[in-house]
Amino acid sequence: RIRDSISTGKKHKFWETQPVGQFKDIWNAILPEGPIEPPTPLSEVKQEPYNLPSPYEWITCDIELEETCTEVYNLLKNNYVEDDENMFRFNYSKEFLRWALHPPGYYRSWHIGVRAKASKKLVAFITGVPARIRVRDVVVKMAEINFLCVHKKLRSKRLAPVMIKEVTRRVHLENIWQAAYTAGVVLPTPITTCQYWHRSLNPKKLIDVGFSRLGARMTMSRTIKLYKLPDSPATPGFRKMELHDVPAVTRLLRHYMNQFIVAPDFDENDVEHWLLPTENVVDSYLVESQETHEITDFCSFYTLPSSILGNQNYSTLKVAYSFYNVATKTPLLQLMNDALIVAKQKDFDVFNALDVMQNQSFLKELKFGPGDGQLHYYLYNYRIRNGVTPSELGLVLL
Ligand code: NHW
Repeated sequence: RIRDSISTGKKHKFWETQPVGQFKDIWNAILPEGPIEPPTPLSEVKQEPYNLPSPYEWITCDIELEETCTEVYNLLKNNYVEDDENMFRFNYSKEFLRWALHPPGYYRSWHIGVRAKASKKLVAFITGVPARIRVRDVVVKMAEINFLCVHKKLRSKRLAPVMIKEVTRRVHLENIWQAAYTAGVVLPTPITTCQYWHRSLNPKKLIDVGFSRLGARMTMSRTIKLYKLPDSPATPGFRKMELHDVPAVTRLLRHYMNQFIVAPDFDENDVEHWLLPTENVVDSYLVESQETHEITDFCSFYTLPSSILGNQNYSTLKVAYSFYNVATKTPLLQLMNDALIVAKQKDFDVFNALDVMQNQSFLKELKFGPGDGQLHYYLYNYRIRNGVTPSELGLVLL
């Protein structure tokens, strides 16, 4: 698809004006790695918001307010990302949104809504949260941009570019000049393209709702047997992560993440926020050595259900997404099998993982199947020579 858009010369009227890698430069080996544009003095950053079409106005969202959180939740529930066949739509929970938008050092000004002036209805949304992301040996302050959404009735009116410019302006006002984001669509220019893999936990429901199909020469009962998992984890010392584990998990993770070219630079505060278990949002487990009480391995997944559109019997799919995993003593395959077992115990229907980090080493063996969607990773105002491969990428965005 990337090659398609290079060869068809598809125009990106907005993206061609932005400091991002351009398709025409893909094979240009002389361009240096690093910022594409230097920062401008803060006094030169535009002080007023960009203009919106006159029926609309900007708002800054305080997601702690139950009412605002409900509005954002409903906008996304009804208008956010769907699969190619429009059978499923992401249904981020309110607790999840509060978690995703309030990491250490977050800026409220980066949680941006657009309202219709007359009806006061929320019609569009975009967010940024701050992150330190390491690219090779440089740690870069970035914004992670997510939840870009325009109401279905307002699509194709070039509102998205205004939303992106406005969040960029507000990020610049905090003296931050780079961003990371992912999307299912091809834009100029991905640093890498990943694939989702799916591990059925509840194959009958997945087949009933059209998420998966019965394999060739398979019956329902053989399929159920194929995906059956033990009742409890196999690794001795496998337990839920607790607050007192934060320093050990941080050390383990920091050391392990060093092998990837692009990865978050997590400190203890980040680990406490992003990885300490939060009910129905993020689950984390670790392996504590029975003799030395050392923490040797770690795995985590976040909860992101999808609405099932137009099914008589089921309304939501309970989906776990592999997050950060570290194996130093337990084989990664065994650790992830234990993650599947606890996800099954918690009644998830499917466990998703991208082919990032070392995930390729367990996907096939643990009976994950390749999905049809691709996820492209992007950096704003930062060039990486030659891009990276999925296994060189140590970053998972929500
Ligand atoms: S990806 C999820 C995006 N959301 C959805 O797919 C939800 C359903 N779709 C919609 O709500 C995770 C609309 O279709 C959206 C586009 C709003 C997507 N990223 O308004 P127009 C994220 O949230 C470009 C970036 O007419 P629309 C990451 C498109 O290529 N650009 O379209 C977000 C075209 O530009 P071009 C996207 O359908 C990262 C222009 O928008 C895009 O009514 C944001 C068309 O605009 C996407 N996902 O609304 C970038 N989808 O140049 C952050 C379309 O090709 C950058 N477009 O003509 C960094 C900023 C911070 C920097 C700080 C230094």
